[in-house]
Amino acid sequence: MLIRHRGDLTENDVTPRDVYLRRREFMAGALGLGLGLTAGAAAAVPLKGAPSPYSTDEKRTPREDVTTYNNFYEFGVDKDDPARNAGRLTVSPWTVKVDGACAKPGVIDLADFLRGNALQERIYRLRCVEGWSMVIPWLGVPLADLLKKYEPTSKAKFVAFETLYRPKEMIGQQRGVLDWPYREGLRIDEAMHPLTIMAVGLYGETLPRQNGAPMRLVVPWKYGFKSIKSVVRISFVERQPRTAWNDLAPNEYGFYSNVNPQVDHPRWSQATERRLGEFRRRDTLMFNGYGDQVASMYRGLDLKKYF
Ligand SMILES: Nc1nc2c(c(=O)[nH]1)N[C@H]1C(S)=C(S)[C@@H](COP(=O)(O)O)O[C@H]1N2
Ligand SMILES: [Mo]
Repeated sequence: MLIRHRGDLTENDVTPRDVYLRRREFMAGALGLGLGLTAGAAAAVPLKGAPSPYSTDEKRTPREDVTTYNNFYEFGVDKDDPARNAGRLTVSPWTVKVDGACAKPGVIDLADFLRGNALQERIYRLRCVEGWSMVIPWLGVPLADLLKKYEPTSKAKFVAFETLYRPKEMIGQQRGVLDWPYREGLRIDEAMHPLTIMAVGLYGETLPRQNGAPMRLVVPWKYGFKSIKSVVRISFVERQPRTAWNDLAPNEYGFYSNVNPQVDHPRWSQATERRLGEFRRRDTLMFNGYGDQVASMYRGLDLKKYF
């Protein structure tokens, strides 16, 4: 996924692999000592969620894989970087600002939110644009329920989301990999769709930091990068908002980014995927298998053009 521009090589590219691995082991050991003892590594809190008819009964990806194989560029670009580096993120207190085209802008306090909302369990497929997939048991609330409280106006045609910008803790933000903060967006009907949730947990506990604690979006019929992590701002907007990956490479990452086996990424096929823990690749399904629920939103839209 990462596009390396000239002069933008990471240390990984220039350090012999073995030296790099040894240094990484050392770093992990050193950090482990410190982090294990700080409040930053506070334990997960158990959460309960009502089962949902929207859940898949496919085999869940083991928790170990879900929490150690991650994309969260704010903590580094390698799959194991987030699990290693996210421990220092302060997730409490946490607030999310809700603003823009709505009658009642406001601020969500995460602690209040957790006390005041009944959670649902949503077991969803997650398909990364890179060609791998997982099945994750999320805990969260329909985004529509959350958004309606702020009374969006008729000018709210899209919803824009922003991740926290805190380079002291999000060490990946100390480098210009993406134009921070990470931003994403949905059309208002996509945001209000019953499959779209704000997740606050997985596998029966609060979200691990590497998975986007304390609150992240989950949009299961779109490529994983739409499911923005560690959200601090939600804005109702009239125009299609700018989004991080689309800004970086508009020909590679569209605004819609609906999972589509017929529209290849310019640098690789999207026809198949590797489910973590499986050996053979499997076919990628249109809309990640959620077509019955979502296809009607795109009737009349040229999905090759609006990819
Ligand atoms: N803020 C932020 N959100 C993000 C990302 C990121 O780098 N930063 N990566 C995205 C990508 S590419 C994927 S596939 C999913 C991965 O979610 P997971 O690590 O919980 O499986 O998070 C998405 N959300
Ligand atoms: Mo991804």
